[in-house]
Amino acid sequence: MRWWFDRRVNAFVAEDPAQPNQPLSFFTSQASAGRASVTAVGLPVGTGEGFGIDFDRDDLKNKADTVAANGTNPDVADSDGDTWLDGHELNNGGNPSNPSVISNDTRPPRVLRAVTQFVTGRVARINVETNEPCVIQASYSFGGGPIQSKTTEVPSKTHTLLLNDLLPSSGGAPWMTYSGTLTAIDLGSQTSTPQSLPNMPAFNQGLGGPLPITTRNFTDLQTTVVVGNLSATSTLVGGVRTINASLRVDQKVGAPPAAPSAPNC
Ligand SMILES: [Ca+2]
Ligand SMILES: [Ca+2]
Ligand SMILES: [Ca+2]
Ligand SMILES: [Ca+2]
Repeated sequence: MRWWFDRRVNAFVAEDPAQPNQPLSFFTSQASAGRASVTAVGLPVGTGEGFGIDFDRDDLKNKADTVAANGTNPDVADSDGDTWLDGHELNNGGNPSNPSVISNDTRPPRVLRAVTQFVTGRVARINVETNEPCVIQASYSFGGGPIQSKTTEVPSKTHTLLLNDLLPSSGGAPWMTYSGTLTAIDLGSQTSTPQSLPNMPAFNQGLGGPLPITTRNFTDLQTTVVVGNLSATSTLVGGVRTINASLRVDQKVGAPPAAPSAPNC
């Protein structure tokens, strides 16, 4: 039997929906009494549910995702080929083994959790969890700037959004501070109530409180930058030469410490 720790219910959830949720002490007591072998695996955030209890991520746990239980395949997310996920059909009045009976999803999805993991000069990474398979749409802009948007591609209950088209802060002014909204869109095109982009949590900043999504300021760089992607084009038109050049500047962080100096001989 495989289990997955669901922090929303603070318990381990089994791949068999007939099994009740269990606390960690259930497994340690089983192992200490010699009644079971327990192997725990740590995985990146957002990947545990698929690895542990729902192999094909169709929102139907493995032991219920069978021919005998629901006429479905645990390794195929859409067993009847009608484009609707097996679990979503069962939860929304469809039939996952009959392509002519599909989901009728009338319940808007909910965003359960949204966290900004990090922000660099040009990129912000945001993790989002939803209560049903969705895609996430982010709309964002800096003060007075154009509205930009990003939408995840694969419906899921766990999402990673990379906002990789941010403008870096430079020279102290202007600070590029982004704000905007996140909206979940479910398989029936129902939408969640839009919520604000999450600020950076305080523990990542060490400045005493959550901060808005503000890209890095190049004047903050200590000593080390890396210059790359140098390129230039040259054109000669009517005796006038025009040269366009570009480069990329990154901050170098986490470099190994300086090598110790050799002792005097
Ligand atoms: Ca499944
Ligand atoms: Ca399936
Ligand atoms: Ca169906
Ligand atoms: Ca829904």
